[in-house]
Amino acid sequence: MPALRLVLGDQLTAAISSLQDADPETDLILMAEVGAEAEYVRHHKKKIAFLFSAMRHFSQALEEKGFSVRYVKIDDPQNTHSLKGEAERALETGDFDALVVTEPGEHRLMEVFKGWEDALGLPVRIRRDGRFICTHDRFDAWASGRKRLTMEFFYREMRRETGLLMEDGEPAGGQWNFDHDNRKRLPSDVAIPERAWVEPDAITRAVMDTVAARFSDHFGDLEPFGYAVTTEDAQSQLDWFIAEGLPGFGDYQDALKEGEAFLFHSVLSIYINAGLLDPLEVCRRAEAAWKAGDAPLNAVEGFIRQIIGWREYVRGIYWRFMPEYLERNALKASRPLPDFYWTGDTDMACLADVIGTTKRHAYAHHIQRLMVTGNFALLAGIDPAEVNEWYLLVYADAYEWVEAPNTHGMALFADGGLMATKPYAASGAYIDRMSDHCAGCAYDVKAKNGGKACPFNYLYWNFLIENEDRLKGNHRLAMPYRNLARMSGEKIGAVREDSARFFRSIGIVPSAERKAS
Ligand code: FAD
Ligand code: DLZ
Ligand code: SF4
Repeated sequence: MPALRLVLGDQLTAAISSLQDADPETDLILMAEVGAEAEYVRHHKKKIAFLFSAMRHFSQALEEKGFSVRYVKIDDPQNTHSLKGEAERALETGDFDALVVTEPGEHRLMEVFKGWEDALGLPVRIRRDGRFICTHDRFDAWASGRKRLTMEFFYREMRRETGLLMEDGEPAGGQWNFDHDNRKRLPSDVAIPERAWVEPDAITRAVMDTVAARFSDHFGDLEPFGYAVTTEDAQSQLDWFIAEGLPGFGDYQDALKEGEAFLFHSVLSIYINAGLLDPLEVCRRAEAAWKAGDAPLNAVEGFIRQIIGWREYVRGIYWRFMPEYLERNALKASRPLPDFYWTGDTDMACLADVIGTTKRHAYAHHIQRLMVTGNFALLAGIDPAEVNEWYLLVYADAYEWVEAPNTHGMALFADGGLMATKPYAASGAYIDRMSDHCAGCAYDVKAKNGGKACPFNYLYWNFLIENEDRLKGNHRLAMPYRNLARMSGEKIGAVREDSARFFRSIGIVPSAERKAS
């Protein structure tokens, strides 16, 4: 029964369900670099280079195993630049009984695949993605009937299900979560481990040349390129992390440091999301390091929680609530994304640093994404659609199933509190506590108002004022709203005036003025 088997760019593992029963004698595997996927948002150059190179290496590995692979390159003159067009062309090459594909990670593509059976005139088998621990049904069963979808309770189910860090049915160390131990500022005498990057090979170099020529107007730097593009090299990155990064991961998980993008973070999401690493295996390696006494429990638990907790949870949220999820705009945020998100050209040292990192590496760690760029977009009331697009295109690990809940829900509270019990809104004091950015900033983090004051300080209060009707009833914001109620009219006037002046200075016209013009 010859089948055409389509493997997408983020499904690069021989264990993918679409290849489970593949027969090298009869079946054809299709992989295609297409404009539709590379340009539906203008992905960071490094993201495209990583993915195309990883796709090319994976296709080579499949061929070495004896499979027939039809690999369509982006600069193939016959390329139709759509997955459907490439499926049609591939189907013309043989007599196939079915097209087999693993469910895509994005809702828009699932909708496209649903129309293929009619359009292509053969059975299209869309298989479950077995790379996740929690199936859609399992998540729905967990979520149904619950008032609040609290990640912590979901996470405990995943711990029980996988047995990770469990001892006789109880959590190792007597508690489920060591998050309170994971919020340290980085002391100046703690050495940050030196990363072992991967030298680009001839395939990666050829892809980089193509990306430089074809996607020159996309965001981000191509050089230096040091990401792994094969399973073997991704495994070496995992080995490096377990030995060098994991021991300090817990303590400094939330820390920020000027010029240091990676700190003790794993930088593995790129590989896990594309299929080069298996998430459960990554967790088992971390657990083994704890059992061997090579990493403390707070680090290992914190790391495993991100993968079997947050990662599985955001996927569940995405598929349960899409497409309506992205239509929500609970705080009615509508300001345009400031230009400096693209250029990094701002006097705010923290933002300049994170955007610079993002531009160079197509990477930023969680607190950089959540509490610097995310917090700013939240406080400034930036249109969630623009913010979502930015996060989806700038990071090499970004696919909508994981990007959207993190951005729309967690960072922007645009889902109205489905994921977070309160907005992650913070003034400059938070960034000052967790980083060394403020010492070198043009603004004064201690000043609350005036031209030199840290913009996060007055934007924080401006955010609470602008959203008073929507957020005042949130009991977790009772304290700031009590403080706001005690604020003098003069102080509130200064907050509003500083915010309006600041918005004008970054090219955002206040909405009242915009309406009038
Ligand atoms: P580490 O800090 O080393 O964490 C270990 C692993 O845990 C990661 O590799 C990742 O697989 C997983 N993980 C950690 N936090 C999360 C989370 N909140 N959601 C899902 N998985 C998590 N992650 C993506 O993979 N793709 C995205 O597009 C993405 N967009 C984000 C947007 C915003 C606004 C925010 C706040 C977070 C986003 N995240 C996203 C989550 C997180 O920031 C990244 O997974 C993490 O920074 C990747 O770096 P790392 O591999 O060094 O992670
Ligand atoms: C992200 C991406 C890019 C840039 N290019 C391709 C491509 O050319 N061909 C392909 O099969 N996949 C690509 N991808 C990954 C897809 O966008 C991804 O599979 C969907 O977004 C679903 O997660
Ligand atoms: Fe960021 Fe404000 Fe600190 Fe400057 S003073 S680095 S803008 S938090």
